[in-house]
Amino acid sequence: MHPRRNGPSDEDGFTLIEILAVIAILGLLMTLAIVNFSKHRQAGEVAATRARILTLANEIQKYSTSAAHGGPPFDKLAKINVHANNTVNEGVETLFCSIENKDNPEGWIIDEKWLSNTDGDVTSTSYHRIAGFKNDLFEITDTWGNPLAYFHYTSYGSSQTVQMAEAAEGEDPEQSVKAYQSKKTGTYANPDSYQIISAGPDRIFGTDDDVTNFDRE
Ligand SMILES: [Ca+2]
Ligand SMILES: [Ca+2]
Ligand SMILES: [Ca+2]
Repeated sequence: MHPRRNGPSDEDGFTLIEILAVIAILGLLMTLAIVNFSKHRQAGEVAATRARILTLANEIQKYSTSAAHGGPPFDKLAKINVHANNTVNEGVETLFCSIENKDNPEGWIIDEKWLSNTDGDVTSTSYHRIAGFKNDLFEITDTWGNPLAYFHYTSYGSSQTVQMAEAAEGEDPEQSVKAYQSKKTGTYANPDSYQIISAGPDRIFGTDDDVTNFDRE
């Protein structure tokens, strides 16, 4: 038989401080789990955007090497005789119209889920090769649903306006974007071809998390 104890001891239950400590530790563990989960999700989104850009690069390669073109798509709609009533998103709209153009029958039909029309513009012809599609001047987007920026090398000196589907907090939905220039050497990446830039998870162009078709240095 165990002797009966006299009076309460530490083993009789948890003190308030112990309970608070357990709650604090559980809270910390949950926070760590959430942070870890969102880091994983973000890495997955970045990888998916990278894969999207790689697919586009393959299509641009096919376009560039065809006898009819002999170079990457332009980034000005007038160059491919497409009428537009604004210049917002013009680089990536020109890329879309070039790849989806009926004159490029081997071209790949872009997944509808990759497209947006944040500036709501239309032209006289439908450039989407799926029948029945409207005449939207679509943009090709990143995994966060924002239009990519696309620059033909002849436009590296000038800026483009990209209208985001969802602006970062405190930011204007319209962003002015320029082709990437090395901070070390001042030279443009891909000086004789093109640049594709996603604003990345922070939805702001020109920051370190941007996803591109070239190495930034
Ligand atoms: Ca436009
Ligand atoms: Ca548009
Ligand atoms: Ca960014």
